[in-house]
Amino acid sequence: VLTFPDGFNVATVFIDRHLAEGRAGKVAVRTASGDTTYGELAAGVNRCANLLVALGLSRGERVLMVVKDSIEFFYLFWGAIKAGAVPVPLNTMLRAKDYAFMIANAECAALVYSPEFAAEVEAGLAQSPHQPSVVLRAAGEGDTVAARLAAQSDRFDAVPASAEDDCFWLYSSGSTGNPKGAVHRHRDMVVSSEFYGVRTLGAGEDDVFFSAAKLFFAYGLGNGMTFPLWVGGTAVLLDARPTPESTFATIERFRPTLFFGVPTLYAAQLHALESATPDLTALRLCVSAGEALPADILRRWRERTGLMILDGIGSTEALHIFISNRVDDCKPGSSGRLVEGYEAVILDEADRPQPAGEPGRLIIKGLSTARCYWRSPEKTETTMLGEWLNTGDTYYCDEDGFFFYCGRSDDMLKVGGIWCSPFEIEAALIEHPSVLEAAVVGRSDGEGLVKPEAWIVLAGGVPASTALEADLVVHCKSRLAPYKFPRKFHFVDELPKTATGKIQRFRLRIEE
Ligand code: 3SK
Repeated sequence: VLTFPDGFNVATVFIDRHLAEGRAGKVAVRTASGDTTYGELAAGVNRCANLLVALGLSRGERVLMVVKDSIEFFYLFWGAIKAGAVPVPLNTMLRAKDYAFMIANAECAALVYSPEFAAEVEAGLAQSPHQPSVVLRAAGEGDTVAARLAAQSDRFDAVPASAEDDCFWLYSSGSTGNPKGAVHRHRDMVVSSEFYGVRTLGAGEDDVFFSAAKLFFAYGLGNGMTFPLWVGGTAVLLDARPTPESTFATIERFRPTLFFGVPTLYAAQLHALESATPDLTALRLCVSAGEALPADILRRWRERTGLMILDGIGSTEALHIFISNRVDDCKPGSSGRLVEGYEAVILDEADRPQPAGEPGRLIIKGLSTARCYWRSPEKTETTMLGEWLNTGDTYYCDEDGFFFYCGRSDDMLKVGGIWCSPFEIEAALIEHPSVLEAAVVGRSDGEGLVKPEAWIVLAGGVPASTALEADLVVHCKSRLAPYKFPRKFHFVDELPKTATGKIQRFRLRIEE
């Protein structure tokens, strides 16, 4: 049971606590530009809180952050929370129109961005009907947050709040419509860090965390910032694109003990490992989320590296992972069992709980779930169901309590009247040696009947051919129920994905 004192401001337990616990000299964050100790981090957060107050930020006002994984991200995020403002980290890969939407939707008081993203952010600002009173670059040349921090005091008393108060937002993009700001409370990061980071992963003070998923994504925010700070460990940040080369180089240089990736990256890393031999000996455990991890990738990764990948499922709305495999309790191909502190129910179309083995809508309950979507009452009503959260995912749970992913509820296809999981067909396809990645969607045939259709990224050097298509059909038929083999193949260079590596199947459904 977690308890929160009156006046609880979450920055006090993630930042200030480490000084009282004697960690001022310990390295908290490592980047290619240098190390930052817990003492320096606390001072930087306080300077940033003072700066935001001096700039006129008031309690509850939003600070939009288009900031790369860097120490400035930490200063701004925690400085805003300490000052009573609400940081809103945004995906750094968006386009001007997306930033224009979010600037207006959040009615932010401040907008801070890394110079690398200036072109899209400034164009978005120019298009937005709302103009924040503070617009600053995070670092780089000229007048920046980093430059202004030096003039601020390194002391600041956290603005009193409560565990239930709004603390930060993360925008969540569904398959349709505009992104929605999921409003998280002060208690949420404590809940996910303790129940998943500590009690499920077994993370501790000696761990060095490296997340390929960026900090603006809920998965990366936990892996790369809140979990290390919660346990007094060390976070390693990579500001470049996470490729097999950049992630292996970071692992060799900073020797993390925990690595957090997504299935697509593990697949690409496995491919790279055919010709590279990076030193991965510092790692003790790998984690995967964002998409269900096919059993075959887990098997090949273990064979090649000797390391376990713990697959789990989380969401931006739940803040982090709520169902996970464990080192000593894992079923390859499943998302694992419930994380302590969370409950789950699988519902049929009439909202009746499904028995073991029957797929349905997964709803969950836990203390880290978002309070609402900002100014989106209809979507809030269909997603935040009192204490329960509609995940939008279709799952079944086996007799042992392991949850198996079948697809996004709106990605499921009915073939010949039978619900069919695109993920199951994709998992079969990637077992073929010529396939690097696969996505499956349903498409109506000439008679209006839905049939699976596959979009394939071939492994390097393999040419597309009708012989290969025929071979893939035989391969699928030997592994899947007969109606599930893809009736059509498209060979493409890459699959459409969200910033966090989730395949956007809805885009493929509208492709010709
Ligand atoms: O997609 C996931 O599995 C996930 C995990 C942790 C945090 C956020 C997300 C979306």
